[in-house]
Amino acid sequence: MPSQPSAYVSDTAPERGALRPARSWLHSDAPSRSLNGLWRFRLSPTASVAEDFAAEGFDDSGWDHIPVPSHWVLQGDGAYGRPIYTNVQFPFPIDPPHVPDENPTGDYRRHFEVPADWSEAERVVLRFDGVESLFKVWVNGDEIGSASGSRLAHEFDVTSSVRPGDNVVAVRVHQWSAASYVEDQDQWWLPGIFRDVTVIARPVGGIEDVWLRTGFDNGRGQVEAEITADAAAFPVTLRLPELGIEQVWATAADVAPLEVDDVEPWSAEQPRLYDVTVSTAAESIAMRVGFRTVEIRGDRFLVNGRRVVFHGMNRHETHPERGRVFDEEHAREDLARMKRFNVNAIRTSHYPPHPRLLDLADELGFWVILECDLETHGFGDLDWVGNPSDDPAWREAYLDRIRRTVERDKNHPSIVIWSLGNEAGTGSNLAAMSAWVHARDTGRPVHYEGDHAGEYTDVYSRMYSSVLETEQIGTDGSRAPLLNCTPAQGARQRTKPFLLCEYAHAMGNGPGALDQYEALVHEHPRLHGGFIWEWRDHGILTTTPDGTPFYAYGGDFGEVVHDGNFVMDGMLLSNDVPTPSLHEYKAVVQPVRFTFDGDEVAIANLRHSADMSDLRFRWRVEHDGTLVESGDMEVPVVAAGESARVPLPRIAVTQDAETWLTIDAVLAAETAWAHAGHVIATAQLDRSPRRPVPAVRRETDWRRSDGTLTLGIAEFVDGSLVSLAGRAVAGPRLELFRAPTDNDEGATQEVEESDASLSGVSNAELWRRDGLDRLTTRRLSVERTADALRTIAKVSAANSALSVIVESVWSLVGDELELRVEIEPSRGWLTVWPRIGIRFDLPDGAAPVDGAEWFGLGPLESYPDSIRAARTGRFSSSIRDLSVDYARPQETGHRSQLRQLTLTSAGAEVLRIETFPDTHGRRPGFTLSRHTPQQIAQAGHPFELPDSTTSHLFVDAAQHGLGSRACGPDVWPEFALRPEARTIRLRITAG
Ligand code: IPT
Repeated sequence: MPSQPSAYVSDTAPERGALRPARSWLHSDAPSRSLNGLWRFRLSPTASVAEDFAAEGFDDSGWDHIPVPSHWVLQGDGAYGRPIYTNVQFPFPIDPPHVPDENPTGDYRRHFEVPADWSEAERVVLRFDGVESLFKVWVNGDEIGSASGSRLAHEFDVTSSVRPGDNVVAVRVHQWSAASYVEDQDQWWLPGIFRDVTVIARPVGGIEDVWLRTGFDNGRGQVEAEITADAAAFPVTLRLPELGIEQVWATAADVAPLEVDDVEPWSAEQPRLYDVTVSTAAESIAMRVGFRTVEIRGDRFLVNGRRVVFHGMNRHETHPERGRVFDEEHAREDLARMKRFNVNAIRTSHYPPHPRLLDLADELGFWVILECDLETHGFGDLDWVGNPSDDPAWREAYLDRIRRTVERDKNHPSIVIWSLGNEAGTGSNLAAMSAWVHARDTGRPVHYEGDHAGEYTDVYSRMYSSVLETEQIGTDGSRAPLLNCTPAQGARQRTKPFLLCEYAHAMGNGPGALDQYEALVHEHPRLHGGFIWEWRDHGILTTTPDGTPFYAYGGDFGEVVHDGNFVMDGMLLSNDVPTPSLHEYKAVVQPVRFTFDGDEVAIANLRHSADMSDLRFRWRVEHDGTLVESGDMEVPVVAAGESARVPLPRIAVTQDAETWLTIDAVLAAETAWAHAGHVIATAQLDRSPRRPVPAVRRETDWRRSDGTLTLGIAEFVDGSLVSLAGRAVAGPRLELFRAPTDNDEGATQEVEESDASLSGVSNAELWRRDGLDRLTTRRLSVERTADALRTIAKVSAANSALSVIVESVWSLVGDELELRVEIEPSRGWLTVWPRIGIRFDLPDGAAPVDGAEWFGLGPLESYPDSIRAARTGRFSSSIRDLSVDYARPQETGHRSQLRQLTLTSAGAEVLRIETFPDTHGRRPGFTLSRHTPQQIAQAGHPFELPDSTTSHLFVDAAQHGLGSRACGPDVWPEFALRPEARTIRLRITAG
């Protein structure tokens, strides 16, 4: 019998038969069986196939097998369709609440055993922790119910359908449903049963639900228990052995708050948990409680009475092979990595994660904003017309979502704020959700960024506000208008604590300005920090037709509509490799700060509540990057919020090298997330003596030349360099282009460099218009003296009257070869420039240049507005590791403030280059790469880069900043590169 699915899949409240109220995800000793594993599976292209497969005796032997949990589009090598990535767009017609007839529908079946003694259970429950997006369940042919709410748990009572021994469960999952309209998060659409399925025996006299609300005040803890159990289940006993507590409540009426003395509080820094059991004669529930009180006082957000600063990440559940399927080991390592990078907070963007993640957050220590599974962003493109958030037909669906969210996770001390969802416009359904939370949980405030005017939420939240706007929000009494607020609404928002639920869009190379945002937080206490967008790239591991593996993004699976690589905006690459931005973040938010002052250093502890007794301080002195002395530093234990002045060690300064002191604050002992000695914070002090820059030798007897000559290690033919130290080298050639970063390609209105950038037009577009990627050269002159060569060239692009004059002077100074390049732009360049540099090409020959050693900033790439993680030192790297594998190839690898560079081949020195500072004391940076910016700019994925037979060395007088314009503000004016005259001066010697 063919079913009539259309009404069902477009039902805004399709839930039938699921147990209510929702309850906590508890660790109970009641018997249960995991139904994870291989299920029989069949995929149909529409929702209207007959439901006969649900019959008990149906023969599924011809069906495939699929693992549960999984997403079917990530199984079967494309046999079950492919993932779709969209940000805001709906991948189906906007026709709410309807979805197309083309609606991939997965039918699942499996057998399971019910033990004979389960017949004594009060009931048998079937739990689904996550199914995308709408599903219906049958047990032994009986229709049990249906539900939607993909990242939420749903339980069904199957008592009357199960029997001891063999049983059959059948599940039908539709990829699209009315729910898809309210699950329009910026991520891959990944249908299937992607979280655990469990069958549970609920014992007679068991505990249906328990909520231990805790508080902390001055060394005293409170536990207020809410126990949901039949009267006959009592007495209920709460045991907290570590504090000697054994509390027996004879009846429900006896349950009363407990006061406990001498407890240690829970915080993200010191996540002190106490084991607790709550038991009846029939069931025992194991819990871990943390004592903390969350509170808003005026415009301060406080935990245990102290202001919290969120150094947070937006965390999606994403894995290159599993998608949103949870893997505890990987998640734990991911969270430990966050801790190692000084992250202290997580926003579970944009839905509740696997419940177990919150156990890990409690244990490792994070402030968590737990977000409901709700987003209707696509309606924004319709000016929010038809938005479910303000439509009564959706009210029940909204309330159901928030109830399931709060009820499932309410016991976690790490959760300090509930979030209603993301980018769902505004409307009465959101206000109703907020009201429900306020009534249900008086202990945690409500967040929702889309409540711009602050009508129903407790904290003021924004995303991607610029540094200037953020400062205005933080400034007391500021009348500067706030986005989408009347003056009175703005005044109301300023009475609340402020946080950036998203900022610093970490797409590709970037973001810049992390340090500017961080500085504001410490100047304006109303600002409570924020959450980087986002923790990791969502690449999906796949292969090209010839078998080359790569991380796919939108469009790589032939989607009809998609949003390209906008899903690759993490601080971690898809393969877990931290990008330089994460190192920058770690340095910027380091919880210990150093201020050098004469022979002392002030060491400040910026933590929430932990003192510094877990830290040791180490120092070292280096001369030109070579270690000369090191030791431990005696630092008193400094309480949170305090600082101490400590004498510096005696620093041995030498006249002929740079002298740098480095201090590291390191973990004294191993923790759950890092080894002893792990560096938490670093500072450097420059104690180098001033050294004069050698004068430029004046050449006077220039005469015209054919330019074919030898100068020390350099050979020239027709005025062009052909070799250095006997190996082929070409250059220098002016390079003004960089392969645009995702931020360079961004075209937001938010333009800081208003004199050069254009609102709504990307910088990369302007660079291409000006032809920076296709410069041509006209030689104006070649001249020489006895030991020098000078060429002058005019560089410009087709159909452009703009130009740059490049004067290159090669000379022998003693037996060293010096190169001085003067770069002089013509008048009339209007845009910012990506770089002002020169390029040398070193063809592979017998000994390819494959590595570098340098003294300068390192070890990772740095740019003017992302340079805090870089320290002055001596570093080495293979040419491969000098570039970051951004999912879409783009500018990478710039090392700033270079002093000395040695190019190497299989470990042997090839050439040595020394730089000189210009009149402003500025040193050039370098990039060593197997590809030119023009080649990189052509490639959409790493595998599209051509094979290379040449190493390219770039020496840049300057680079443009990074900014955050892929989604946020452009480069701050101070770090924007204006066309200007620059000098690059090098000495080159043979290796
Ligand atoms: C913001 C979204 O909340 C987030 O999910 C992500 O899409 C991010 O943008 C960009 O990567 S919303 C946007 C209008 C700023």
